Amino acid sequence: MSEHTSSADSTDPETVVEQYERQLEDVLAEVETETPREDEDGLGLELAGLELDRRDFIKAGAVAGAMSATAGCAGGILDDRGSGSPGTSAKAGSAPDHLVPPGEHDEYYGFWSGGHSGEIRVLGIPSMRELTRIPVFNTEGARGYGYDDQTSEMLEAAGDYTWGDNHHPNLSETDGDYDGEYLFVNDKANGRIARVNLKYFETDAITDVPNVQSVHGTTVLSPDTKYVFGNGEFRTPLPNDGRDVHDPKKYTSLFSAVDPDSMETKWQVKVDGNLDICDSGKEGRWVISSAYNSEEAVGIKGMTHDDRDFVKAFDIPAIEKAVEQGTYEEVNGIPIVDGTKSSSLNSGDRPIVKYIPTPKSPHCVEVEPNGKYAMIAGKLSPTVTILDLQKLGEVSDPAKAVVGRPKVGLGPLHTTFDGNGHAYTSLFIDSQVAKWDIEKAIEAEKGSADPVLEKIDVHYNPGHIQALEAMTTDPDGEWLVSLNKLSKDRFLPVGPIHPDNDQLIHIGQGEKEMELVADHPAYPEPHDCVFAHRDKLDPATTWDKEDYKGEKPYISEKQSGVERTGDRQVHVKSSVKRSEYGLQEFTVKEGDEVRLTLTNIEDVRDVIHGVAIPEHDVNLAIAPQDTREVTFTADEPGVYWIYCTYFCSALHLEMRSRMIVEPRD
Ligand code: K7E
Ligand code: CUA
Repeated sequence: MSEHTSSADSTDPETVVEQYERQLEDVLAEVETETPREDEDGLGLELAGLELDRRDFIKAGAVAGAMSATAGCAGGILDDRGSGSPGTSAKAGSAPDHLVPPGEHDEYYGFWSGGHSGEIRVLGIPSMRELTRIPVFNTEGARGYGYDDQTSEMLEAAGDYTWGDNHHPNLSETDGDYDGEYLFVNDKANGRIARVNLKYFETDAITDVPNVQSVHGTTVLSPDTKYVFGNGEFRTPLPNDGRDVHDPKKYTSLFSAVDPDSMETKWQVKVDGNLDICDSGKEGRWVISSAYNSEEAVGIKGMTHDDRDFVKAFDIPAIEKAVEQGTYEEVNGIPIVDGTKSSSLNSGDRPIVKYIPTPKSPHCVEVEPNGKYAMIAGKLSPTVTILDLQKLGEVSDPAKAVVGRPKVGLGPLHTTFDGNGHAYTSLFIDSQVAKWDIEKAIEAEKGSADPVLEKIDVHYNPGHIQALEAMTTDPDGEWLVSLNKLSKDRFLPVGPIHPDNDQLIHIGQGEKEMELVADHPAYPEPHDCVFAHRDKLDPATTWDKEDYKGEKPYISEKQSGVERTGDRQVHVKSSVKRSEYGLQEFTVKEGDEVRLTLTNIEDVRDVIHGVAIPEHDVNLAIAPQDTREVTFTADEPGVYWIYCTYFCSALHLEMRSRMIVEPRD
């Protein structure tokens, strides 16, 4: 590369990097020399030194984009900014061993959202070994998910989409702690929320939330999971049935409350601007949502025109009261409460939604373990806004509940906690994680970088970061994972679609320097994850047939047989065990609708049997004591060999059955 120093060669990577670095330095220089200003209307909104006008913003946007393409080379020019001890971290070697020896178990479960792969991935922490994947919005051959009647009907009823985009996994809580029962996750692509049963590690419900196009932020109401909330991100006409299509001012964003048991949408709240991410306070009153586009524009320039946006604080009991009193309009059967700024429900002394001014286009909200403060990452502002939730309930001017605004670095996106007074914020543009002191940030002047204790480089461009049990009232510290969007040069090249890079960082109890201990390639594209101590879960090792009693039969060896249920319908029932199907053959007629019901009658753990029928798209995976059913049409006469897909015994290969389809003549 050294011979390519000519600046005329604009495609030379190093030259491109140099250009971007110069551009970024220009922007930073402007940022550093700007003086904070008071907001015109006296709301006390200072922009913490970052006051980019529209022209600068576009430029900054260009640089941010450029930096995301070159961030691996960015470290050097950024080191002279920010905290006293930024840059490449920590003395190596002080972290405990993260490698779990053969035969031993990890201490924590990690549940990763799979992004637009639609699945949840389960990893052990700290080893980062992948334990399993749970298909949610996608179909998955390995688990027969989306192939048996039950799961395919569930996917069909939830809109019949073939994929989803899940970002935010949330564990159900009792008394503010994970109870190990359920995981809830959003679908940003199709406006859905799914529930995963953690006894069986299976998706057991998906709800297509009415009136919204995209569910982005998702949280359960702490401390007892009274609701699962979803932020409708995209603004659309209400209802979106062809009215108001050319009148974006009439589009609206909805905040939805879903009952975790019935998975029905109970009510929705209409607000101004686009909702983004949300988190619950710990006492069941507040849910805080980041939001952007208070301009209510439809293009990027318009969306980022104004200097500020408004975070929304939903007062859940106040909203419930409005619903009880019937103060709503009903759209598609759902009560919709008006939480827009000008709503009469927001004019009294107990507004249902408070609008808190922040620097424009913030990205995320995380409530710290004590439930006292919500942290709102600035994204375009190098700051985190600290909202005091107690004060929020007391002050009439919500801006007065902003009690701190530390300057943490460029592109702050997500914050996590160690439970010992420290917050950790990912810096997308700087490709770093900044650790800062929460109380110091409240004492310090807004816009001060003093509360920042330390920074560590990550590779590259982190989105969410997550520490152990950080969403509970009692986080465990020790490990933090940085979910980096780009891996660039960190792994063997695998073609142009690169893996993400999840990095394991040791944080101890916050008393130590952060230390990077492992890189972990991740298939596109996790956004967030959540960690629970293994003692909080109690997964089944085989099915308990009582759990599906009344919904599905249990077919013993004796009950195996073929029953004609109609002129063109047959019900085929078969037990399954090592290494034979209860029916070694069965005969149907061409054109018959075949309902196939199979039970794995073994009760030994880890003996799973599969059922594949060639040329019929039949693929079931049946765990011990489970029953699965599939209905299909036998439309071509012939012989079809049914085989077992799971390697179950030495005679697995011989485990066969035969479907004979006789010509109907
Ligand atoms: Cu930041 Cu959808 Cu939580 Cu992606 S979101 S990073
Ligand atoms: Cu049963 Cu292989």
